[in-house]
Amino acid sequence: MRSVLITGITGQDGAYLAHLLLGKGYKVYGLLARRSTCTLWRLEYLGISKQVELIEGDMADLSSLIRAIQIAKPAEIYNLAAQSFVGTSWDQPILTAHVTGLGVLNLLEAIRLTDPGIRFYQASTSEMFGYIQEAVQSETTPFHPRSPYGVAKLYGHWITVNYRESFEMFACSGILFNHESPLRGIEFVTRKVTDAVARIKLGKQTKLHLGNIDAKRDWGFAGDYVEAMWLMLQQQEADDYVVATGYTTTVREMCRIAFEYVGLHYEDYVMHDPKLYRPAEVDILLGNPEKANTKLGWEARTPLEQLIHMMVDADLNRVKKEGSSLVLVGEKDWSKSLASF
Ligand code: NDP
Ligand code: GDR
Repeated sequence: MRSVLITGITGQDGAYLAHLLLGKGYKVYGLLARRSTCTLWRLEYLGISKQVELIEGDMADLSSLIRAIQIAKPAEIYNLAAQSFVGTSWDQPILTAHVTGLGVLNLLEAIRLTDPGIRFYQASTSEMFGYIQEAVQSETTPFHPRSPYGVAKLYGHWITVNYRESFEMFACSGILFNHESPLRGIEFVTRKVTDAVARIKLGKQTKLHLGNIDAKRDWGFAGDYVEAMWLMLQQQEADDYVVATGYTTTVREMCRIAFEYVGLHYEDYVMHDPKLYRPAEVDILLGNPEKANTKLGWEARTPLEQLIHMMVDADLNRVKKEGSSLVLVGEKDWSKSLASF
């Protein structure tokens, strides 16, 4: 049985990828960072928490990564671990650089020192494009990141390319555009909106405070995107790929879709809050997935409306079960920290 190691297995993508790979017959190991509260709710939601093997370790700690590889003996490693929230990267820029940037180097070194034949996937991001220089972004579009997160990810991206070129390692970078799901962290805008829609509909919240609702994003479904990660590691040669839908939508329009689904008008509830603006914004992202389409045979299958409806339905179910508490079952209480992004 082939083994894989997934860092960030407790995150949105980690849970979907673990589910996909278990279905393909892999033995799945996940790196588990020590936290004061349980972070397994996504794996439990997908019913796979008992099927994955968790190994304690941290992206900032090289020896724990070497140990994880020695235990898992993986054929493939998917590096999904990161401080992944753009807003927090201005509050914790150095931690973001350590985990999201240097953490990639730690893992590549761990592979080089143990088994350089392991195939490696790096979770790169459209945030590396940042200040947009081409209307539609592809693998050849120049990078100009606009946040400490984007800068840290760019380091992770180039060090992955460099290890491929220096040591002939099979190392791929997936430049993924935004992807969402009912398992999305509540600090991200789509989930913040669908959670609020559910609460407002059920009489548990009255308003929704948002920042820049004119920002545009190319949003897809996380369940579709993890398939592209796996496909990249099954190719003859390691390469980098943009993974996107090829459509872009404003946050405002995303709100309209979510509120209308439950018979409400977003204009009646959404409040504009300048405190939620970022020090530097990525105004628009729109990816060209042609290379992934032709070389991997991959395409985004879930239209945005269907995705948003899926998320609102999941949040309605969750909020109904919650009683009067604001805390999502098994989840961090983000209600206290949302205002500070
Ligand atoms: P999440 O924020 O949901 O998950 C991040 C994961 O990283 C969590 O499992 C978290 O663990 C783990 N982690 C954080 N810090 C450390 C650390 N120091 N050591 C070990 N593990 C750590 O992110 P997503 O699932 O949405 O994204 C997966 C990856 O893809 C990330 O690298 C992200 O930056 C990147 N990406 C995401 C996109 C998206 O739209 N979702 C688009 C492009 C790239 P814990 O649960 O314990 O906090
Ligand atoms: P992003 O996602 O920064 O693109 O990073 P996020 O959902 O946080 O923001 C998207 C856009 O919405 C605007 N916005 C708000 N965002 C949040 N979170 N909360 C608000 O209240 C709000 N109001 C407006 C933002 O300004 C932004 O323009 C995500 C993460 O998953 C990264 O890890 C990943 O690399 C990129 O997607 C691709």
